[in-house]
Amino acid sequence: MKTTHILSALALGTTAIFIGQLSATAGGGGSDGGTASVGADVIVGAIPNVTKYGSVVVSGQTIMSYAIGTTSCNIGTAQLEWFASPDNRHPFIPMNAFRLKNGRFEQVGMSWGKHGFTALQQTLCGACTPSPTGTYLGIGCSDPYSSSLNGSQGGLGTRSEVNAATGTFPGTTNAGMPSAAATIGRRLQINGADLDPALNTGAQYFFEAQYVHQQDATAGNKHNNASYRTFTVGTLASGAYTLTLTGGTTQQKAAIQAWPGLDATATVATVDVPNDGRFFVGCTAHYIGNETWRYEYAIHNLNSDRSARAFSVPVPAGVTVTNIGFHDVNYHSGDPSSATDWTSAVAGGAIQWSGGTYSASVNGNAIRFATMYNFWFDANQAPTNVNGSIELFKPGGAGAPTSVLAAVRGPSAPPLNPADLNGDGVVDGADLAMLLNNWGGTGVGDVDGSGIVDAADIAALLNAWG
Ligand SMILES: [Ca+2]
Ligand SMILES: [Ca+2]
Ligand SMILES: [Ca+2]
Ligand SMILES: [Ca+2]
Repeated sequence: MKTTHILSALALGTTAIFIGQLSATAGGGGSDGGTASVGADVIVGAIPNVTKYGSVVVSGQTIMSYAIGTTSCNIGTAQLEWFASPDNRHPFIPMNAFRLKNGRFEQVGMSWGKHGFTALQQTLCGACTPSPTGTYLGIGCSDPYSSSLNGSQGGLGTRSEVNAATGTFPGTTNAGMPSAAATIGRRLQINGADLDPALNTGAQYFFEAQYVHQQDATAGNKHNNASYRTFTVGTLASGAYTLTLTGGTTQQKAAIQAWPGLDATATVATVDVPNDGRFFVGCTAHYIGNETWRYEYAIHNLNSDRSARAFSVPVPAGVTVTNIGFHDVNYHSGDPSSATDWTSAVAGGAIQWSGGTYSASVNGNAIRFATMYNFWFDANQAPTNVNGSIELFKPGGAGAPTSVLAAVRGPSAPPLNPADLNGDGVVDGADLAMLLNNWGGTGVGDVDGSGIVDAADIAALLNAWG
């Protein structure tokens, strides 16, 4: 497993994810090998069904609500704790929906998380050594939660109480939260416009479910806890589109990991925060004509509690950046996280998108666990390998990094303009001053390469002015 990760990192031409992978593979042998992992190890074995609940118009938008079923498996070597609330030794299960459309892989819906109670001892994932009680999921056993059970509003808890890096949350859930609104409250909410077939020609859709569990995290087995399955959008009936699951469930993969199989230019870097959790950073760069490339980035926080508050990509001098964009997904139903969009700026050799700081508000708009945000821009330079940078939201302990690097594609530096003497991407008075300072000399200011700085160079510089 480790070898595979290292090779894929090298293929991307950077050491950024190589460094992260060393810690990523320290635990969780079952995450992507074939061998059983050590300790309890929960995964989503299947997403078997979907329930539709209808819609409510919120601020002029038709918000549709759903739930998906999840069958979990314990593929580890120890029984998995499954004690009902107010005991917190049970899984917390957020559900998500994503769309790939026009080259952009984005999250279009999220739910609160179901708090698990009582494990059955079934055999979806193979031979099961059952636990005699429902307070454990036996070794090798599976437990089914139907979509209607996962959509039961009373069983859904706010994500804001959950630390996905440690798998912990309070036993007594939803403190201070409002009761669930009719039809859509706490459930997997998707804006009808994001599903409408007339508005989404060619779009592909994905459901994803994840189990957050402290015993699984403690055993080092938390990185294989998300699985996904595709779905199609059918007719509008009873207030919401009928959604139909297609294909099989891809186990132990977050939905974003489907992207490279659907877009030959897409890469997904694995970025681990020491003593915290994992981000996936997806990226594409497409030529869109007229000497312009579109750069797309999707950051999915799998289980980092520190979360992300900013993202930046290098932009060399002389690159023209246009069409800058950002997309987040709204928290809802009383979740206190801010919905304020991040802002962007091009400065200091980079483009950066950023939200608020943790010190300004602990409820600032950050990329929290099981959540994906998108970033994009157009540039007049072809792609090359660069390091994007994710700035973390919550402070870490002493010596903890404040940011982590992600191997992505970004615009390359424009060819050197011989008249741009200071290399800042523009030919202006600063360059002319440098030329004049070296009048009659060699080197700096010898724009035409004649061996001397003279009037011919001034002419060449003025011709390149701007
Ligand atoms: Ca696991
Ligand atoms: Ca927003
Ligand atoms: Ca210049
Ligand atoms: Ca010259």
